[in-house]
Amino acid sequence: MKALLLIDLQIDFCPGGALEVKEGDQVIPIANALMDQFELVVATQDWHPANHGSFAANHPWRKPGQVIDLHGLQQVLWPIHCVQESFGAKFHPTLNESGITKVFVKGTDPTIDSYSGFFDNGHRKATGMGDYLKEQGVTEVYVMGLATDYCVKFTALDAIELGFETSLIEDAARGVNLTEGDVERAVAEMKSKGVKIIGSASLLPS
Ligand code: VGL
Ligand code: ZN
Repeated sequence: MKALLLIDLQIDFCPGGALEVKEGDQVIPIANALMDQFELVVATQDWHPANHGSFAANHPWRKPGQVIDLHGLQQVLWPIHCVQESFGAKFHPTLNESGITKVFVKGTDPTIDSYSGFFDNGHRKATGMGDYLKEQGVTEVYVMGLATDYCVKFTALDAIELGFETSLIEDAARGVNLTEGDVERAVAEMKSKGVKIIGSASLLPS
């Protein structure tokens, strides 16, 4: 069985949001159109406590974009984003939430970030999404959303490691590009590790 994984389609990652991804909102209509083509649609939601260690504001003198050591892991610092229960943490208002079967939150532990929808960045704790997909009989996952060079990439790479046949729906993802070329490099890395790179048109009725 195939599942569609919608990664972090939240207000804060769309234009005008706290950690805006260029054209991030442009993938929402694609998500809505693709839902009908899948038996199972699962979404992730970045869901941080206000004291999260990935927020530059929680480290004296630090600015977004800088990299620090956070409890033994390299951590890019971000603007305050996707704080639990805040406006920016909500799914984009035009996303058809009724088409989503289950939501997995991540980034809830203040001491560690979680880019992947499956595990935290130290691979210490699972979100439950991997076991859930396997229980549902899923063997193939199609990944899309925000951001290509962070949460989408790490979700796709973990999916491969967990044994799912994994595709990136490239036109349905947008990246941060903190450094020019980050998105291209992320797509190349996914491809080199076995992720199929496809377009949404190949999944939609013609
Ligand atoms: C993300 C940076 C920080 C993402 C989440 O969804 O790609 N990026 N938190
Ligand atoms: Zn985050």
